[in-house]
Amino acid sequence: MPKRTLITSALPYANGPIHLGHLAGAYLPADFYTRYLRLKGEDVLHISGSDEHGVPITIAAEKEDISPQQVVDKFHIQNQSTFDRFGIDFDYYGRTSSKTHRETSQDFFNKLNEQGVFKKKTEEQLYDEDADMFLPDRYVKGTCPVCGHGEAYGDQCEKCGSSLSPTDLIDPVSAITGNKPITKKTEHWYLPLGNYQDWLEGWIESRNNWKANVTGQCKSWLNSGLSDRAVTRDLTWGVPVPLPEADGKVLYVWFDAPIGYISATKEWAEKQGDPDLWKTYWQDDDTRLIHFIGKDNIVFHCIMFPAILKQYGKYVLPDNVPANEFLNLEGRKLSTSKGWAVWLDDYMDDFEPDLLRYVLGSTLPETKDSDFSWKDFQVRVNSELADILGNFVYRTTSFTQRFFDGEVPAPDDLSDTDIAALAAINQQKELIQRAYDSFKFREAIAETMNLARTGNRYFTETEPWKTRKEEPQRCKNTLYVCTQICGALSLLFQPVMPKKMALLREQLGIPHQTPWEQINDHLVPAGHLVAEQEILFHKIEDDVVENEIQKLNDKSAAPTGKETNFPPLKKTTTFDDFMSLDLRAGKILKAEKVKKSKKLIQISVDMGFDKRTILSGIAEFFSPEEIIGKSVCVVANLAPKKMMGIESNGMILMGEDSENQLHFVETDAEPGSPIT
Ligand code: B3M
Ligand code: ZN
Repeated sequence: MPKRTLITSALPYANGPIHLGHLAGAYLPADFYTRYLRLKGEDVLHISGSDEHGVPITIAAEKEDISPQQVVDKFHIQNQSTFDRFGIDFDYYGRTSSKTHRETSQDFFNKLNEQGVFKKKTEEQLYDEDADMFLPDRYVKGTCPVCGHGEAYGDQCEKCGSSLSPTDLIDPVSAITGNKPITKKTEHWYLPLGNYQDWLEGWIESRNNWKANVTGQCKSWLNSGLSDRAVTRDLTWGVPVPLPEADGKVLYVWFDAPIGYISATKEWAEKQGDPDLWKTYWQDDDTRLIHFIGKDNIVFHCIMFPAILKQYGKYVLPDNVPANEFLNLEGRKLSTSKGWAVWLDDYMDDFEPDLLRYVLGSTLPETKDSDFSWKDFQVRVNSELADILGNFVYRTTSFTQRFFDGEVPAPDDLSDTDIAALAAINQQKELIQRAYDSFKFREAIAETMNLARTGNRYFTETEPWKTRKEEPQRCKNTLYVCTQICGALSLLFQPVMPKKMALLREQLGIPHQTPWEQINDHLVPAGHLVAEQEILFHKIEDDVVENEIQKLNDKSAAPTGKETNFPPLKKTTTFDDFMSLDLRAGKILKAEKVKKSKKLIQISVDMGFDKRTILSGIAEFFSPEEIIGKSVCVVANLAPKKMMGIESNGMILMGEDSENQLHFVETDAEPGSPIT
């Protein structure tokens, strides 16, 4: 067993408030795991903080017309307090604008630079002449070369998840002025990730307890071959590149952000009065390093950061990266810019944290995207928390109050049924433990609730309201057993609902620091006084959730800088330019998924005058079978383009609705007919 565990949760950008998507991706699972290990008495440290660099921050500043510093100051404080209110148990919440962080990340850069690791390259990059600046990352928007999404960013397409360079974008425009950028030469430092390809392949292969979604994504990166990654940018906001010749350049945010985990640990150690203590967590092989992140951060945590740590030397590497998939909201993709999000502060204005911790915990996107809906929230609170757990605790404690003056009765001559119910405590504990140990938090929660179900069933079966008069000892046995189950639940549910379970322990008189190991069938001794009961969980009425749904709809309908959810109109084009496009009717003859690609379907189209192959990034929306036979519109004179080793000759027109769903533009015209 490792001596200690270092848990990190992704550093959220300090450019906006925390929403449910953030929670479901990283913070909630990290917190469950941290609290579980603490309960087991293990040495565990949970580190996070604000990511205060990068283009997301400067763009937010420009939008609000304030300085980047003002943006990060505001959201660092706000987010830290939101997490605190919600009960996320960080040991330290740092920020990447700190001095320690600047020094630590510059040290990483210097060390790698001295080791001769970086390649210096002069390349053409996009430049906005009016704004007089280069356009890295999110400063450029354009069409995704992989899926054709019209609003891809220079670093990533949020639609298909591809990681991009600004120069990959089709028809790029500056996010600042809307201008078409020019290209201009600039010099940057590149990390040649290809040098680590073999080592990474072996290392990832050796991680046999990683989640399939994480290993799968790593392998697909490795299969497509790792290329040089620039670790510097032409920007004024960020950690300055510590070299005299690099004036006006800063470290790429994804170079410095993960190092933020280290700098935050240093600051934590400083606060403990033991400045070297951070080394025990980062440089001692007895540490298990676990990164909790969302799936869009996998490549940085499983490929880039490990390569940097390995190259630097001395550092432990992540033992596991249990990344989650995405959380949707009411069946739609969560979108902060479209107002389709539930902000955690707003939630907490209306409800207690533990309800959401339970509901979201029960539906975490652990293996695939999952959905949060207000209706489901209501159903789970009412029919699980209130009707099962709350009801069981209430029945047990109120019966003890009423008929035993609050004193836990002494058991005697237990029946097989009593013994079986008591045994369920240890059985469930084993299952729950196994689930936590393998990062299956949904399962851990479901198995914990199953113990409350067992308790309820047992209470009903043994009918204490009847045995009270006829066979008083049997009634006492029932209440004794039920109290033990309540006691066990107050600890087993502790990682998920810390506030509620503290209340329950107070009611049952169980010391708060009782460790996991002591969860057994005799936590509450006979003779112990059970305090006056409080209702642990109140039901949520229909009008309350309808109101939440209404709020969500109102917010997302509210203008968000745009009139609608549709992209703004492109610049006016000339009639001649339009006429230079040759659009034709075509009929889909064959379709099959492109191997190793999540998005692409290889389509064979009958064009009347020829048959051709077209690759289309629609595999997430349609199955190959369902599109065969469709009569579609094709851009027939598009220059050929090779993707995944296959040449595509043309493009099939699609309509994209405001919910990002694709629709074919169909036509009755026979294959080959010009579309004018
Ligand atoms: N700030 C991206 C994000 O918030 C980034 C994570 C950094 S983790 C070192 O999704
Ligand atoms: Zn895309």
